[in-house]
Amino acid sequence: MSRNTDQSRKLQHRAEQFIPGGVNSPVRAFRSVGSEPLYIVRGHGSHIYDADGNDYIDYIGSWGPLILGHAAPVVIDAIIAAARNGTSFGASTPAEADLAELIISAFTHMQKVRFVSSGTEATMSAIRLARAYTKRKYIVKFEGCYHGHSDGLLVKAGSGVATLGIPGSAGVPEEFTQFTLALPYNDTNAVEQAFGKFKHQIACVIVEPVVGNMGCVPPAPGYLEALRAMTARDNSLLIFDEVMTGFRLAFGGAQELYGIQPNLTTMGKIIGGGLPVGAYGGPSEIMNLIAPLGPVYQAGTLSGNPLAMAAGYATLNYLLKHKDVYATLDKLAAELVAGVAAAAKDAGVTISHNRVGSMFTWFFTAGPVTDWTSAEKCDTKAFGNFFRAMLENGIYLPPSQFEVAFLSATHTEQDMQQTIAAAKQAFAGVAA
Ligand code: KE4
Repeated sequence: MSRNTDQSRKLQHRAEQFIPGGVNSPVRAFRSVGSEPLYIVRGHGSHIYDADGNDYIDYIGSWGPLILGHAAPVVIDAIIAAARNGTSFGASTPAEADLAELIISAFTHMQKVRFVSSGTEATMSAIRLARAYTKRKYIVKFEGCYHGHSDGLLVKAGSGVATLGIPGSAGVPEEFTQFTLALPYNDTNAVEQAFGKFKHQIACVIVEPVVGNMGCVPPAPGYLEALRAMTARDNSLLIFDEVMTGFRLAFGGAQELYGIQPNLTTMGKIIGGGLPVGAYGGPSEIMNLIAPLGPVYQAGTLSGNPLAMAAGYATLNYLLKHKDVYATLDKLAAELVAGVAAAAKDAGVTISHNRVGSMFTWFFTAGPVTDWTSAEKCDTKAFGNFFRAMLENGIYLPPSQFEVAFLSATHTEQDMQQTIAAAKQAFAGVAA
């Protein structure tokens, strides 16, 4: 008997009258999994509830921010307390320096941080800063990595080494991507060649140190070290985009996990505890170029918003005091990923998987998935069938093969067992 989702369907029809596709971010439309979007009305811990009252174990967690689970009391209490004093002043508040100090304490290379309201703003601003600091124009990004939707970063996968960016979205003139080099991830030769071809012209290399945006793809052994060495040698800046991995993989993010120090770090998601926050940070020598101190302009009406600062501070302060959360998340995620992989094997369904801490993806391809070329070999139709079958069984996975799933501190052993059982049923259907 399929779940009743009539209310979600009605809400989608209403929303479509006023909002393109009825959604405020494309992935929420469920188009790549051949399903209709659900309207979520409540979350509590590891569960979310749709407009028809259906209960789901949630593996998206708002795409990463909710490492403490939905409606975490410590976060909600902080937001309520802050809201009682007002929502925004367009002036500085004590909470901004409190959160800044806490973030800086987690990253050894960081002396200053600037808050914005999204990861897109954070990466866009960090790249502008890198270009100003180095007085160079070119930037390097990697195929399959996503750093938000600023024009210069919306480039198609490069057709070869050091191919100048081709716009990856309508409305982006080629002039806006002509200085963006899109290279294959996990390929150090491609980066070597780019630095050879554009010697002393590359302002920065921006990378997801563990990729979440082609599904979970970890760096190959030595890859991050090679990026660090090549950028340092050319006096180019290494930007770790830790919007997803920051405070997710460790309190100090991927750079703590892999022991690599970038020049700049971009953040978002967890540092806002579910409210809109982005940030970028690094040494004062670079950060002091930002207005009003220096010539690099960047601004924002709601940057450092007191409610968002309160939610972020409550979240990070909890993580600071309970760092054992990371080991627990790692153990639980390992059990879940292995359990689902075993269910697929038993059903004769070919999948592979990648996992780093509480970020993971099951890929519908034999794998291994190490870059965009291997990721795009996935059978996205089979993933869609799996997604819908899991949803039917109360398991809410990311509605795209090329996204990463997350655990929170509120997911339980029972959630894991229920999910593995649902996967057994789903694979039985896929294999049939
Ligand atoms: P936002 O502008 O969405 O806050 O952040 C952009 C961004 C930057 N860097 C990384 C590594 C990111 O993962 C993101 C955003 N992540 C996506 C999920 N793949 C957000 C979900 C969505 O676009 O709706």
